[in-house]
Amino acid sequence: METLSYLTPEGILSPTCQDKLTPDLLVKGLKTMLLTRLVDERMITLQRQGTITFAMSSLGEEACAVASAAALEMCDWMYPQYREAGVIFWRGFTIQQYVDHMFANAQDLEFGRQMPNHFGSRALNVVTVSSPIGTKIPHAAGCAYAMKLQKESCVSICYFGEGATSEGDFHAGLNFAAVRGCPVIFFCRNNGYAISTPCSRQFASEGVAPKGIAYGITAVRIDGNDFFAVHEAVLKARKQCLEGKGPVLIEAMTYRMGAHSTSDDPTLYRKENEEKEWEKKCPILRLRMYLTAQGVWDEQKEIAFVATTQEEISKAIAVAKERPYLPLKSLVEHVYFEIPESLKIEYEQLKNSLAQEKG
Ligand SMILES: Cc1ncc(C[n+]2csc(CCOP(=O)(O)OP(=O)(O)O)c2C)c(N)n1
Ligand SMILES: [Mg+2]
Repeated sequence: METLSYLTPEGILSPTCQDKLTPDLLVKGLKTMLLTRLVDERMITLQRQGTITFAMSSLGEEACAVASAAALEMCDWMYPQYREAGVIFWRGFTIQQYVDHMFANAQDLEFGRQMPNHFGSRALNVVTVSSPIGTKIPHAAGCAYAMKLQKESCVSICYFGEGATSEGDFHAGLNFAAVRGCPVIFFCRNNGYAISTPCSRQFASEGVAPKGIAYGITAVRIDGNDFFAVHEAVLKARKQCLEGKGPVLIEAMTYRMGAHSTSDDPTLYRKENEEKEWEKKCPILRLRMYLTAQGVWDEQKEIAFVATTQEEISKAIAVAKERPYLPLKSLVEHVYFEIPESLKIEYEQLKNSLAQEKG
């Protein structure tokens, strides 16, 4: 299958691009990608300093999250993976909310129970990231089915990596959605690796998109580092879903520029020249060059934006550091309507053993 692309690595837009994006939307897109990158960098540094426990980044993959979110409406349900910080930032999640989550403090919307980068927001229709790979695929299909039955004019979107396509949930989710005609967009970021496993050891098929065709789903392959291609593909997919023409699988070709997580060292399993090649296709670089040529962005604007964002991140970190963790009791709250007796006993045991350790 061909890879649809409109914006060259030199930032030149093909005249065949029909998606007329406004300068305002594109500048917001560039800023959101930059914000994601700056936050990611700082979180990795904090992990290295021992301040937070873990961090993951979407370095080099920012266009997938931001441009897709830009093509959707607030009523659409998002099921992100951990590399979709750009999705939640696009929807208005604040830097403070994000940093509080990374610190797992008392203000964390996840009550400090998730791993870092497992954000979510009920107010923003962003379902919390879950660690087990692929589990959100059937959830998104089911959510879309519910919306179809209730005649809501909204879609759901599920993001996952190419590694997730080896999970049974991928196949069950796609098949269910195809048969029931669910208005769901399956957005696969094919970034070349699942931790240290390259695509060549993940599947023998010609990538991911043909699997959608096998299930009777419209499938497209796009350049995931091209803001225009991602935006157009998601916009068209949404339209198709709302016209009752069934789900869409998008395979966005990209590259994980960073390590899988702060627990990973990619120098052990891949060559530096591979990374160098992809550096040239950076989604931020491309959109920046395009917008600069259009006269709506320049170096001065970028310097000012980076400076204010860095300042905001620093402030958010300082605030998050001072915030307490949730009380121990919260461990057994919010799951059951009434705390079951077994959990009450476990809580008392834990409380007593911690008191003994201290005393
Ligand atoms: C069911 C399951 N198996 C294994 C893991 C461990 N694990 C976490 S991330 C990951 C790789 C996922 O790769 P991919 O789906 O390509 O996403 P990417 O990290 O490249 O964005 C694995 C194997 C897990 N979280 N869940
Ligand atoms: Mg991957």
